[in-house]
Parts: sequence; C-alpha cells; structure tokens
Amino acid sequence: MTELRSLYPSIEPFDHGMLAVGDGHELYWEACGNPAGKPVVFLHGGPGGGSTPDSRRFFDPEKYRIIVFDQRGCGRSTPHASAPEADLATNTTWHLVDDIERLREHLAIDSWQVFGGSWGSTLALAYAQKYAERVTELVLRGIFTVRKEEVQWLYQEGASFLFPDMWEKYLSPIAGDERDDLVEAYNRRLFDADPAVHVPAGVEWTVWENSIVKLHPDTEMIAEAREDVESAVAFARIENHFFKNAGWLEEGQLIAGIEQIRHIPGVIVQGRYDACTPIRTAWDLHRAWPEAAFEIVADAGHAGSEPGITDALIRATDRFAS
Ligand code: STX
Repeated sequence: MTELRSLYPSIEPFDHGMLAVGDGHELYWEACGNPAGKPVVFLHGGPGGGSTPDSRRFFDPEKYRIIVFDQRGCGRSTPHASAPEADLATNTTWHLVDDIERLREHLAIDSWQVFGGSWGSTLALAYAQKYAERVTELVLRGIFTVRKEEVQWLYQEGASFLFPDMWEKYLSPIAGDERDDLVEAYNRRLFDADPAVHVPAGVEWTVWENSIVKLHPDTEMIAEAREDVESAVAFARIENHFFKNAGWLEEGQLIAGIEQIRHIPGVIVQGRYDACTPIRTAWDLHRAWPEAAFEIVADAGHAGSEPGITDALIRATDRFAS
C-alpha cells in the first residue's frame, strides 16, 4: 500500500485584510504560500462555517498563492450573523458569488483555481458557471447542490435513519406539532431576538451537522459547537436561511449548468459513506460531467480532514500545480 498524503505543514499568511463588498459587509481574507505562485481560492463550507488554519494546508505552499476568506456573516467577516439584530437579506448565493469576483479583482488575480468542499462545492459550481473565464481548474469534494431532496435528507428525513441518537437531540428544541417542516420551525427559533430561544436552536442545529460529518465521529468537533456558541449560531442561521430559500437556485440548476464549465479541468472527490451530502449528488454530477476526474473514497464520510479524502484532494492540487 502506498502512503496517504496528508495536509501540508501549518503556515501563516504573508498578507491579510478586510474587503468591503457592499451592503455593509466586510470580508476577512488572507494570502499564504508563494506570492508569485499559481493562484487558488479556498471556499469553505456551511454556508457559515468559516475558514480555519487547516484551510491553507491543501496546497503546496511553494507552488501556490493560496487565498482563503470568510464568507459573509461568518468567521472573521463582519457584521457577524450571530449578532442579535442580524439581518441576512443581503447574504445569498449570488452575493457570495459576486464577492469572490470582488476579491479576485482586489488581489489583481486574472484567473484562479477554485477549491471547495460541501457548500464550498456548491459555491464553486455557481461561481464557475457565472464567471467561467476566471476559473483555471475546479477541485470539488462532498458534492452538494441544494436540491430539495438533499436538504430533506439532512434536515427532515434521511440521515435521521442512520443517526437516530443524534437526531433526538436535533429535534429537542422543536415542539411536536411543528416537526413536519423542521427547516421552517428552526427558522422561527434561530431568528428570534431572544438568546434564550436562538442560542439553543443554533447549538442543536450545529451539533447535529457536526455529529454526522465523519465516518468516525469527532467528539472534539461536536463539543466545540456547544462551547463556541457564537460560531454555532452564525453557522445555523446562515445555513437555515440559505436552505429555506433553496440557495436561490432553480431545482437542479447547478447540474444542468455543467454545459457552461465542461471545458474546465475538474476533479470530484466523494466519500462513499458521506451522510451529510450523500454520494448520489456527486454521482449525478459525474454523469452530467464525465470529463472531470471522479474519485470515490471507499472508507470516508464527508469531511475534508478524513485521511482518504485529504489524500485525494492533495493529489489533485499537486497535479494541477505542475
Ligand atoms: N452543509 C454542508 C457543509 O457545507 C449542508 C458543511 N457541513 N458541515 C460543515 O460544512 C463543517 C465542516 C463546516 C462543519
């Protein structure tokens, strides 16, 4: 057996800043690796998950100019979606897509590789389909396209069959007679001005998702959602708002839109036992876009940090670097 590739060593940014993108939003961004290297932009998950120091580590820092940023309302971007008065009206898929363009222009990058997992794959597809000429390659993992069945699977019925124990906790903030539409019921609580209502809802929503992302549950990651309440509330509010609105996408739009990006070199990496964004979506994408390399990792769930997934992603970015 050949050894799996693991993340590149931890690095610090050589530059960072806040970019005003309109509507009062300022985005935190950073640049790492080689300032003269091949540009790549990392799109984090959720939406609302924010980037982490590990986001920088999927790319050879000697070869890449690595751009990482926090999407509207989360991470170090402001205003934060956890604020009691948070208004998410100007936080939609198409605002985020145009923010990526603003950031590219701000950094004077002509075109770049786009790398995203989970919601990051959704946003990467939406961005590439609108600004195809700006994308040199696509590296996508844990494919999610916000179709009705995908949202139902995660938040209404589906993953609940695999994780009935965690599911009970997810249901706990919601009264019995409101459980026919959990996204709606959560929406009412998450956007209630009273922290005694929105905090427990934000925590349980986020704990649920963190409980099912890896093949081997990550107890530290689950505990973190209960400790870092502000991040949990922002994550839950932003996800809920996006999914209640079907991502402002037509049903099946991102898979139908492959026509616009078929020519872009692409890699799709998908864990077989992904309970968050089940493999059927990646399969549908592969069927629509057979030109892209498609790799199923036999012993992994959803997370980019799972060994087989990290290995496949780094093989892809290494290949595109040279
Ligand atoms: N949300 C999928 C997603 O992007 C439907 C996602 N799920 N969990 C995450 O991201 C974190 C790893 C950021 C917790």
